[in-house]
Amino acid sequence: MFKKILIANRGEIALRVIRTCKEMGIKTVAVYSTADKESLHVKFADEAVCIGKPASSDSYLNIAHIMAAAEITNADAIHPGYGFLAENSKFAQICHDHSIKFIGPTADMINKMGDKITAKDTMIKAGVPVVPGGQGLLESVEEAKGIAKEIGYPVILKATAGGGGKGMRVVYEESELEKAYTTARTEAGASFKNDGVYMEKFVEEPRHIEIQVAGDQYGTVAHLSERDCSIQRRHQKLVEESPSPFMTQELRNKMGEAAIKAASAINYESVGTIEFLVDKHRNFYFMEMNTRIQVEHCVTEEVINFDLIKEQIKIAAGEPITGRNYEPKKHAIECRINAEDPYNDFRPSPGKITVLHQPGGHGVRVDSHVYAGYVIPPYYDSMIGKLITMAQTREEAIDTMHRALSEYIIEGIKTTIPFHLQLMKNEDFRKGNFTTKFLETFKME
Ligand code: MV4
Repeated sequence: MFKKILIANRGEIALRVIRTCKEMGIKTVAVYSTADKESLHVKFADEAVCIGKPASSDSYLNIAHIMAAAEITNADAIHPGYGFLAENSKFAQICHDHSIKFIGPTADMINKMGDKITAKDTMIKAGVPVVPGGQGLLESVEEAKGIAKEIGYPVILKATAGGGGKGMRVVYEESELEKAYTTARTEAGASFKNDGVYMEKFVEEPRHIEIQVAGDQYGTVAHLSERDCSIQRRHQKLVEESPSPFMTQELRNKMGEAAIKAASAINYESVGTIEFLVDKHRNFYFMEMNTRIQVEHCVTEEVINFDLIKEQIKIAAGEPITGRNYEPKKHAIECRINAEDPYNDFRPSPGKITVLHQPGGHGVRVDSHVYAGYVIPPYYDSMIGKLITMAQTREEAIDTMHRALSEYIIEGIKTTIPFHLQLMKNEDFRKGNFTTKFLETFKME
């Protein structure tokens, strides 16, 4: 087992990793930018190293600074958390070349899933369902028109270097295709320095359901059930839950098996997530794989009673997994608490937290790095914590969530708490009656 892990991240996930390391008897090194000097992950780690100025490019994305911090502290592994360098194959390779274990998949696995056409091709060969569409990159508008005619409108153009919604265009009829094709390529080229785009049939009003997987260094892969992440706004998830209210045991078995095939196809090592689109007929299609621990991993931890960070560290250290699959034994919901104003288009609201009271009681978990007097810096993402509730049934978990949200007091900044309070009372949400389009029509009262 590792003796000392450097956490190349900040905020709640840095704290989350430190907590598990403490329980495992592993020493921790925090890294921080000058803007995060007073952050809890700095205070709770055994050692802390300043790695640069506030801008992410000068600190949490600065590979040379992070490697220097790992070398001077003698860390034998690096946990990347999520975001920042978590899916940067160059960073994973540099760690490997310096004999520091990157707690995640290899650079090669990251690359195979990072390029969406390569990933889709791998899934087709592995027998995982994908959305019907063209094979590979589009070479011309004429080719695009031909494929669209075959599969039928509406279609969607996606950047092969994209993911998470960047550089996509939905096209409803042939007259719109040329313009969409040109703008999609231009946008992809500008955003990813790769203007390759491909085409799929557009699945209307899908649900976003993802399967948590874990694979070890010996080729064993297991699934750890699903999360429903359909409650999103502009590709930012706001609420996640497990089990999905749309799930059936038959669908879980099928999606679980497909997720295992997907991860096995690249000999996946570490914890990861297979994202699927699910249509109203419960047809499901591979969308992309996240080769990292995710923000919403906690809902899975609660419903299967399992520490995913501990598992991720054990896998990285070479321990085998049992290979057994898991089913939700409870219901868990997570609300993302962001420093944003839900009454003002979710505009970021950084600044000082003057008063703080976090909820507690039966069925409540709070994962957060903030404290009274903490100043939220404007440089990073606006998530300041996650409120997770769990109960025997979905209805009870929602009621516990509403109760916990009503106890949450954060003064000095605006937060997403009022949004979540209203969502927990929304009839369609309570019935499990929602798709990825739900928040497009949701209005704050
Ligand atoms: C789609 C789709 C409909 N049909 N692909 C959005 C993020 C990126 N990973 C892929 N996305 C989508 N791909 C086909 N063929 C709809 C979306 C989509 C979406 C997916 C999941 C959650 C929220 C979404 C919001 C808008 C569009």
